[in-house]
Amino acid sequence: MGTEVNSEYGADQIQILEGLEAVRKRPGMYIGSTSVRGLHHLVYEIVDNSVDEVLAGHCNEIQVTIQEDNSVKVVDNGRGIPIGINQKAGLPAVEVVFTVLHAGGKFGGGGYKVSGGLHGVGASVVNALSEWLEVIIHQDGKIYQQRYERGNVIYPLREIGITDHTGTEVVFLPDKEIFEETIFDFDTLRQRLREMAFLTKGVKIILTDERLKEPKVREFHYEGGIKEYVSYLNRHKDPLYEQIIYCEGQRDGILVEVAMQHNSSYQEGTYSFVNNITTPEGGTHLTGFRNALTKTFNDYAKKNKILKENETNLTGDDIREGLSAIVSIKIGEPQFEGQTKQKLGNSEAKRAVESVVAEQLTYFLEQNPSVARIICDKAVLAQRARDAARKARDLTRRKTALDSTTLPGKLADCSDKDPKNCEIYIVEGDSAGGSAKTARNRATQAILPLRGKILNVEKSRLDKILINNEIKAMITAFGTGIGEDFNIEKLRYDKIVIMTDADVDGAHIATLMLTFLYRFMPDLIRKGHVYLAQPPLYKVERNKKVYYAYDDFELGSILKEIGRDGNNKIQRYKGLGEMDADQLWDTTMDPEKRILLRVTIDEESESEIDVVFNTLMGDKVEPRREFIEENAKYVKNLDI
Ligand code: TSJ
Repeated sequence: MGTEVNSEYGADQIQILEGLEAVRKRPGMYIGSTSVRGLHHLVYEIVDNSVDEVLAGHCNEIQVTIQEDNSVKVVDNGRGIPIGINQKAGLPAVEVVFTVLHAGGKFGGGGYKVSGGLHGVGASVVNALSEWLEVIIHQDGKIYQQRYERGNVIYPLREIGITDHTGTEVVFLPDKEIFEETIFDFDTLRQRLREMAFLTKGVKIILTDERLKEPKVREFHYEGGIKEYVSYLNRHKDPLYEQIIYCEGQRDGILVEVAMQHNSSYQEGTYSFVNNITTPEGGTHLTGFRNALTKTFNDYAKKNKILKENETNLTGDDIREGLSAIVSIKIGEPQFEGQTKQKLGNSEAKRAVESVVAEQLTYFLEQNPSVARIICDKAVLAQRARDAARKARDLTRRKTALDSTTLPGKLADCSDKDPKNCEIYIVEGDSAGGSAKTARNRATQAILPLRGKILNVEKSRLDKILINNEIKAMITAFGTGIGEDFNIEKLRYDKIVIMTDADVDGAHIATLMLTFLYRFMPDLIRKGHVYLAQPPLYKVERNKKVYYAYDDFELGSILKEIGRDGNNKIQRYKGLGEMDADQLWDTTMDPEKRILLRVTIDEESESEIDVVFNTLMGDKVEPRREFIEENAKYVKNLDI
């Protein structure tokens, strides 16, 4: 039938096209990708349905279990998916849910839904992409069950027993024919389920991994909801006051919830959500929050003579310095815009957040004058630092105007002027920098040596950051400017390669650089321009032949292959400085042979990245040690 001409394109075929076959043919259209990310979306899709039942007020516990065979079981204590015959389809409602595309949302009527939101596509998509799926429903004293394989009904809904409670259980095994990877990652699920629990106050979510000899269990239950989320964001920071400022209300059918608290750092960490889904690009809800914050604080500061009538207003940036905040709204028909459809467009959301926050924040500040004072004082300091920073920047700009080629003195630039062909190596230490300058391809590879550790931008205000020589050198070399001046079109190199020693200090320096890039030029990372070089750890020589090993495992396999006897000379590189130019070129810089790791940002978990950088770079030693120990599997081969 696939070759029929248009006139034969009848109702039956349309039916088929709209069926689950379409999902199996183009899975990416429905779940974004068939990589591990898509795989995990299957779980979120199912859990979202239980969260809807929580929001409807009929459920308070959700259990998620990764079973031994990598199938996932989701159990809730809600009302159970309806089993009555759906008139239109002539089938039990639950069967419609699992076998008809986009059937979600047709039942229940009214209320806000998490499922069917941004990447919400319905349980039928999960069913279509599963080798098998079983649903068990406890309802009206009876237990019902149905099984599907690759979306096809194996037997009709049947009664299998009696029960004293209600709820839904869904178990599914992702299809190996569809997914590149079918092993679930506990930490990925843990992170998202914790976020869900923060955003849905009162619900208890229990995650269990049964693949281990000793099952691993994590429970997430936050009676304070997003207030506890903000405490969590600030858990390794120094809050400036004890209270979490909290606003909650409803306007035009939009539920608005905001929680915030300032800490002593200089970075803002505001995360926004629509129907429990993160909106990394923000949108109208975030704009509404920012407007309300700026207006309310300026009004308060003027009224209480913290700012004189003739003084310039505090900017939003001043007020949000060191702020951790969560903005969460629930809206019936979210409209997403922008290239990636991640930015909320509904104008009524802006009005709703603005009015709820302005009203309740004004009240809070009047009730808590000491907190209000602390925030205003910090904002005034930020305003002064910003003025100083602007002067420093104007100065550098003027310098550039006088002398247009003020590239940093230490930079050995490349001769090719087309950025697409060019790369810059940021190299730790002057001596390694020297080798790199000798080794490089002068046409396309530029070298910028940096001395020692660069400034930790987590601990400094912008004015101090902008006068730091190593940072200034990077900014001028890249050509893009930073912060609000940032312009990626002006980037002078397609690849920015961070090359540090393969030891603890090297890892620390790389992290300091990544922190700087993430805070001030995040688009360089988002657009894939930032890389980590991978210098080898060992050199093995045997009968004049040379082999390089990038880790202990590789050293083992090389020795196994060439023989483990006295004829091998093994050298362990303690740093880049121990390699001569030829070796550096062969192992780390030759585009034909080298290994580069591209640095990426997972937008779905940006609030976690913030915590990671803060833990690694902040003042507190204990959380840093804990973090490194917890993540030892990732840093193991750096820490030798
Ligand atoms: F995704 C899913 F459909 F597979 C699924 C749905 C999976 C899991 C684990 C749970 C659920 C689910 C659905 N839990 N609770 C519900 N509730 C309803 O579907 C429901 C029950 C009663 C009424 C009603 O109006 O009486 C309405 C709805 C939507």
